[in-house]
Amino acid sequence: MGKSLTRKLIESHLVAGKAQAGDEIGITIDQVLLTDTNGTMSWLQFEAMGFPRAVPGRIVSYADHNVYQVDSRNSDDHRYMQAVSRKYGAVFSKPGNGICHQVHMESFSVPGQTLLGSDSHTPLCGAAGMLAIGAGGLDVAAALGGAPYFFQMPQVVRVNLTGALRAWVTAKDVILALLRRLTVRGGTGKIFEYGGPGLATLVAAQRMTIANMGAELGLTTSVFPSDDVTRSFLTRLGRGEDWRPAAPDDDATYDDQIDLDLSALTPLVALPGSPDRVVPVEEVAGTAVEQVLVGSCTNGSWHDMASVTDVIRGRHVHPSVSFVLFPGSHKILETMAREGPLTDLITAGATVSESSCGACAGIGHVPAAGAKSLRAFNRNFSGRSGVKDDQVYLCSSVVAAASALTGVITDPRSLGAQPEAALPPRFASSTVGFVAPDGGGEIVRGPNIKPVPLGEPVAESLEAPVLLKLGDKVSTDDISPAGSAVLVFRSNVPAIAEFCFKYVDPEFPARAKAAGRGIIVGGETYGQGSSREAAAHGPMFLGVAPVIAKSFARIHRTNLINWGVVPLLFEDPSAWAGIERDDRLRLPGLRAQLAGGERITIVNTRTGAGFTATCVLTPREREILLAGGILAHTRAGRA
Ligand code: MIC
Ligand code: SF4
Repeated sequence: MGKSLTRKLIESHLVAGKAQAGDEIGITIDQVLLTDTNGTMSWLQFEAMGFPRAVPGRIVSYADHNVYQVDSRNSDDHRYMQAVSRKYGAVFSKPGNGICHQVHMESFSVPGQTLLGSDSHTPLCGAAGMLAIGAGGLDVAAALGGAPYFFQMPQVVRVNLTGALRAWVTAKDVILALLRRLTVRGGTGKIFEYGGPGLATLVAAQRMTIANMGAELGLTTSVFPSDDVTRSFLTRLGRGEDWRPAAPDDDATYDDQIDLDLSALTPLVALPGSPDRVVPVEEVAGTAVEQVLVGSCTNGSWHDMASVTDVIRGRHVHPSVSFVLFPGSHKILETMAREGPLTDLITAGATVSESSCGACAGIGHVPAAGAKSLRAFNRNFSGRSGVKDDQVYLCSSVVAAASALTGVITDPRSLGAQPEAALPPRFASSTVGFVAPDGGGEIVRGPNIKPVPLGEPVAESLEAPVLLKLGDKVSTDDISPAGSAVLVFRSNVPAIAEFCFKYVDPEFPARAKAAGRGIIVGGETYGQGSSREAAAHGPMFLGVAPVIAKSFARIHRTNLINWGVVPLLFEDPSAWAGIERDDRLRLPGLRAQLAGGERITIVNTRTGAGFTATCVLTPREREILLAGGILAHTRAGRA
């Protein structure tokens, strides 16, 4: 029986478990990427775990989110990351050098290898035939120390592409079409492997957009074969020698298949609130927007920048619109300067930012209250742009460019024939943005860098109030917001805990502290979105013991376990309706029940009603959780 490429990638790195869907497996990690948000904490955790050295062959620390260094605390984090990288053998990518995923694909991707990243969009490198997975900081810290990465073997789904994209339809519309069809839950427990006759029509940048934004489907990752398109991409970057083929067997079998006819797609837009609220552009055309942004790790490629330039060259940005582009990497910005787009964009009235996550993480370009913002980005969870009740629409770069000219959401097909966005013969191959490690130097910790706290062992029994009752699709942006005011505290657990649920319920931290212990109740896909650990250690620090939900997003569930917070599932989801905020829930014999099995009995002391929750754990997860998380477990092991 032939093998999928995903199976080949997993089997060639498998060190624990059997690669059958649903089982826990452990794989070795060839490459690690860390960011200046989750990654700073990962390095602190790596140090706290006492590993003598960092093991993976390629480690890169990126200063990519807090690039504007709006506060000396950002610069403290960057200085620490640079020093710790130097000491432990990691390349440091300086602020302005670009967004981790784009830069990693350009400079370090190697088909056939595994990559673990402290960021949920790490799957972008799946566009180059890598197995690239996003994880929480503690898993990344352990991988730095040489530990395998453990996860549940997903189902492997073949996405069979046929046809070719028509004019003005882009890779972004491919992923938006999948989100429309499958929703943000549709990829849970799955890896999408792209193939079929339509594959060869997609250039590397288009594959990157699709692999990257598969994170919004909840996928474990996405995988593209490494073929002539990949070779041409690496060759243009002067890295032809790193190319190698990676493909499934001709008779490969899959757990499922999805058919997607590229020629049937049209331009799409996601409405504010969730990336899966997708409608055809016609339905929102004419909506006035004050801000149009193009960039992020989903739409920051040369291809995006060039196709925007082709639309606005010789024209002018509408007077009521602020139009900002964020090139994904320094190489792209340098190529834009050399090949002409930079001049064309500036002349047309666009603003070109430093290469940074920038506004995507709510840093800078925060919309005015009530203003509508149209973004060729990947996430529009409420509040993420930095203002409560924001109105953020997601679209492709060409929809964004057309709308920047008119001031209203515009169907680009109204512009006539689409110019062909040509690839430059070579991309700038300067490496000045990287600092190579030499093992030396002092590690300086600024005043904002605080020691990493430990979680507490799971209590024998518990009775605590419901601090917050939430509905479906709670994102990590709801739990621990992005934005410059919050992100300065990513290496300071006590300080960042104060921002928990800032836009949802500003009283939450005070209520949690007053209660001492508390419970959060959520609906479906609790903790979707980013891999940020602050969404787990923030509530943990405030005394949240279990979180009870109808379902959890993959990375967040693991983050909770890694910090000793019990993730409980309603066995019967209808029990959710019988709980109100401030109810006191009793969990008698919690620890013994967790240690002995999967079912936990819970009593609501207000109604007297009992219900059952489940917590299905692997033996490894059970040990970690009962000990109070990975750090507490490591420390106990050492003692
Ligand atoms: C995001 O896009 O939400 C982030 C900011 O990149 C996060 C990482 C973080 O919060 O540290 C992610 O996607 O994991
Ligand atoms: Fe940065 Fe946005 Fe990508 Fe997150 S989603 S890594 S904030 S560009």
